[in-house]
Amino acid sequence: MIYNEDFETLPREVLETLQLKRLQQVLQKAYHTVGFYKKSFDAAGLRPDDIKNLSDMGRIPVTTKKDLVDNYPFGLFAVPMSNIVRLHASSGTKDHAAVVGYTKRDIETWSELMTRCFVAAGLTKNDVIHNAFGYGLFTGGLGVHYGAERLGASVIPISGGNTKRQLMILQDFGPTTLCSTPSYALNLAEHGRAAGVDMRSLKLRVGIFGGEPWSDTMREQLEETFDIKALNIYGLTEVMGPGMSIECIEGRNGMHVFEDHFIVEIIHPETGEVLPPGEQGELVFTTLTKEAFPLIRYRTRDLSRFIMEPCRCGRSHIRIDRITGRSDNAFSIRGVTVYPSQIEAVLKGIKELGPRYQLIVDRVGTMDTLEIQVEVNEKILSDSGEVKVLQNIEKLIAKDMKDELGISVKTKLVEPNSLQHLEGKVERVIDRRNIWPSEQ
Ligand code: DLL
Repeated sequence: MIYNEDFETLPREVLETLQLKRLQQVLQKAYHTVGFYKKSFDAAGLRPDDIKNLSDMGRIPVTTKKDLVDNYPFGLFAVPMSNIVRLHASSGTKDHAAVVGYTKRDIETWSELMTRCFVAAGLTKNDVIHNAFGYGLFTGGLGVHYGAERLGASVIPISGGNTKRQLMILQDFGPTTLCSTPSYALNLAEHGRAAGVDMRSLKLRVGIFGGEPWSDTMREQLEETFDIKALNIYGLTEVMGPGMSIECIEGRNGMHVFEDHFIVEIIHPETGEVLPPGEQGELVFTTLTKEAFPLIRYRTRDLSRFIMEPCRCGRSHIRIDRITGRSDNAFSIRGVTVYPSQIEAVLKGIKELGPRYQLIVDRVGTMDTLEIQVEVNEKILSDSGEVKVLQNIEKLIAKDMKDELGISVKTKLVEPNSLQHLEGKVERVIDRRNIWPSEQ
């Protein structure tokens, strides 16, 4: 089933003509209304009307997370605040948060794209959607919600947390669809098992999972545990939120990107060069229809590749493979994106510590854990080898991390020069969760 057949099945040539027309409009708009884009285009010696073909995309400067942070909170908005009807923000403190705005029309577009996702997942107005994505500044909750209502389905706005209640509602309200992060779905299953609930006998038939990386092994586990078909949904706050791309139920292999609303490119993470179709690299998105927050060539840091084979569902829109890693070492833990640089900044402020640290990400049962191992400096060891002093430092790190990241972490102080050296480098992040395909 296809929600907007006219646009989702456009022949490639027609689609590209539409993309170019929309791109030219968005470049003009951004250049003339957002100071940042004028500056960056001028610096590159580029005028919006220099872009005459989609193959000229590579000439347009990229936008990075830093650009968003530097313009915090509203510096990249292209419309006055009176036209903004909604604000969202990515997780993180001021140094890492990106704030995005939506006009009324942006919300309509977003809702349509989320509805497209549900129809691609095989849902109709007869479905009941248990939406366990967090409601709030996170785009997951409200993004999914508006799409579900537009479809005419019944949405249960349960949001995240309160697992006991979620289990009750899953049994009593009989939802057919579960939307959540894949790790939360596993968490629900584990609690269900402990409470003696047979998850396979629930009415669920589809799970729409995303917001964090997951693997095919997790897909099998989720499908088996809930007796559902599990689909991958990908998006990021900066570009729009969920609704940018999803796997269709027919293909279940790679996520279609709604190309009438976005141009997606894959670039080499180090050189920035646009890579030929099929090669692995970093996803770069340009929004074609967003009014409040147009985003041009945004470097997502997410690694993927295009799947070039046509999909049996009939959509002409390109598919991207599941995300296989991050080019900036960031990782997602309990739905929160953590950047090693955030942790580094906190550790730097504690004078008893040495410069080397290592982050061990693991999954215990269905719970993601983060352990920060950090070397103490020589001086603290010689001044006081006292256990109590060291314990206090560990406590301080844990507290500062909780303030910075919003999640609890374990800390472990280790001796100077004891952290693993890899060609003289410390391997920053060791992710033992087995969620990246290359590690399976
Ligand atoms: O996670 C938006 C979203 C909500 C997508 C619900 C899907 C479902 P952010 O909080 O800004 O937005 O986090 C975006 O999460 O750059 C990826 O690194 C990661 N991510 C999101 N979906 C997937 C996925 C939302 N399906 C960041 N697979 C992105 C792997 C994902 N990583």
